[in-house]
Amino acid sequence: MKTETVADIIRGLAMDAVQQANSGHPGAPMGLADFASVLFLKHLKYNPEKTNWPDRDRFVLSPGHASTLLYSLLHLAGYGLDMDQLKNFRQWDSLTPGHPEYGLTPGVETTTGPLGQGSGNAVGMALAEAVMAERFNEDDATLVDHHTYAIVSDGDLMEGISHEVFSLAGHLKLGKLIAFYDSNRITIEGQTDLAYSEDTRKRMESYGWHVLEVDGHDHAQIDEALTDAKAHTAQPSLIIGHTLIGKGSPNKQGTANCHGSPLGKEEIALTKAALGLPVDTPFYVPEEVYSLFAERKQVNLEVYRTWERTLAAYREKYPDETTRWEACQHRLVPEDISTHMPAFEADASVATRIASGKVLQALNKTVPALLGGSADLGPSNNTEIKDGGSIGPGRFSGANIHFGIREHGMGAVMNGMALHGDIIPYGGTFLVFADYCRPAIRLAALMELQTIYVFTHDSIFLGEDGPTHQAVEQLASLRAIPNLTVIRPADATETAAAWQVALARKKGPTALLLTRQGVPVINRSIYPPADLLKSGAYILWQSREGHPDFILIASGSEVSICLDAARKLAEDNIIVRVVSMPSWELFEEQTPEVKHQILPQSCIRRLAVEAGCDMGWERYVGEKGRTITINRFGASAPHTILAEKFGFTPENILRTARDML
Ligand SMILES: Cc1ncc(C[n+]2csc(CCOP(=O)(O)OP(=O)(O)O)c2C)c(N)n1
Ligand SMILES: [Mg+2]
Repeated sequence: MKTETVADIIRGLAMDAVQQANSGHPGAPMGLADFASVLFLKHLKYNPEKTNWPDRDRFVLSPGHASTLLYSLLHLAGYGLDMDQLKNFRQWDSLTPGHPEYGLTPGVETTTGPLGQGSGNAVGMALAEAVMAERFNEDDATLVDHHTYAIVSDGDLMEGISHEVFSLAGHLKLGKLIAFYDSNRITIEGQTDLAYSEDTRKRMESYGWHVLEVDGHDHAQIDEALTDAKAHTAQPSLIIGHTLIGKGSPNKQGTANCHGSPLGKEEIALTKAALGLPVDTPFYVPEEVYSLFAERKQVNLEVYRTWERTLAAYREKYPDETTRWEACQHRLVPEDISTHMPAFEADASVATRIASGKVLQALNKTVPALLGGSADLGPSNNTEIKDGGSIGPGRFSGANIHFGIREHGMGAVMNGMALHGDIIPYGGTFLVFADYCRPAIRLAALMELQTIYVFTHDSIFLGEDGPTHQAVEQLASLRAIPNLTVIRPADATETAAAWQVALARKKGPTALLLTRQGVPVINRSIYPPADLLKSGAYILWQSREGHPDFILIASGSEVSICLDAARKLAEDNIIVRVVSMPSWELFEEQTPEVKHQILPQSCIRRLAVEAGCDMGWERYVGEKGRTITINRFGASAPHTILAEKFGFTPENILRTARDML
């Protein structure tokens, strides 16, 4: 049996699954079936019995709408995705949702669907591979040597993010990244020339890619191009495949009609007849096709067993490296991590971004999996590892990644690194530019990936740069993303605690929101320990024992201001409590008893103070409560003036509190 026949069988499965679901995208899988068959049967290194094999090739289907292509391949390749799953495409509780979902379907390497994201994931995977190879391979033992294959579509290449990540990949010379461009020149609205006319070859060549061009339905050409791309290790490769969307359908191929709706029973019959498939047997797969994949599996199993022997020998010969290897594979954090944290002088004025930078220096030495950088704001985000060296073109030993001014790309690349399985990526930018990363943050949260964002300059208090740079609504909008943990520490000591929480949170991203301006280091010999941060909110101070008459709740730089105000308020002979509330998400994980103990419902006079918009605070201040927040854009001025003008002063807090009392 030839790979051409396999491709036609896949076309049949894609058509049938979409028809059965009465929704979906048959065109792209039909156009891509040829490339995918050659890749899976002749090149891809995988082991369906060990889907987390660190040295497997990665395969990313960036146009996630072509999901039936991936599901068909996983079914045929023996990933345990049985035929009923294909028949249940897009149905409740199936393993075959509309777009591929990481963590749900064995063999799916990343969740795709939002065009462009997968391209970034692939770049991140290839970067992780290069880093791990550099760190762990020895002359006599190669632990890491695999490719990242990505399929990208017209839509992927139009998206801005592809410009960011492919530019970065070319710059870094990620030679083991191989992308196949499904150049069918069709998108939803019609021909690509409606909106897209650049020369993709020239574009990618100018990024530093090795570009090949094939007839995307000619298996010999595809095979040859893949061989060429693999041999070419100095640059990433793009194989431009000239394809027909819906290839095989007599009346719909080459048209936007078959992009996103079932072909229809009649057209499917015509197509099957044209392809030589049995017209009356839906979901048809002859035994020989399974046999072909089984043969390929045996070849790959040999490769896998050889790798296992290499690892065993490595363990013997390189025990220290093996310890670090394991630490990466399991993203280990030493149990005594808190003892590695820097000390901060009580009452000194330290910006939490500076504190974070100091913490990072310590973590860099103790958590081998941790690796990151910034989108060109390293000196401001304090993400730079001192004397750590830079990752650069063909150089992967450094401790600092320079993502360039590519926040969106950074987010998707971080996701790819996390998906690779052995890196905890972090990335820095200003909080206001979190919006530029948002689609990638959302996917990290959806995929339950451990990525860490270092968002500094977290409020109007960055001052003179003015409203374009001052985050206002970002805090609330990040809190709206499910499974993202947002932490806005009050001082240096809470910052160290926040990093530890982020490192412990293996099943979701964390955003650390840090100040530009100095804030007093809370004296922990007087106040409770900062690691109480892990419960999201804690009682920082109370004027005297008893039921509180008034509660001030704050996060970040506003906590210290509240402490000042609370001491004055207590002179009115009432019981005042200050709650530091660095993270709503962590607080919501507490039991009702704990939550009630910190914020008792019976105390109705509650004032929240936060340099962000008030959206959502009603949940914690209650009906009778109030907020001192900012519901407009900020202004350019020194931060002390802004504090006066916008009411973030002990005096204004005191005034408001007395008014409430
Ligand atoms: C970020 C993003 N924007 C819009 C969409 C909706 N969408 C899905 S497929 C598609 C067109 C894709 O064209 P192409 O990538 O060439 O795929 P083809 O039509 O060739 O299958 C669009 C706009 C999306 N999935 N992601
Ligand atoms: Mg297209």
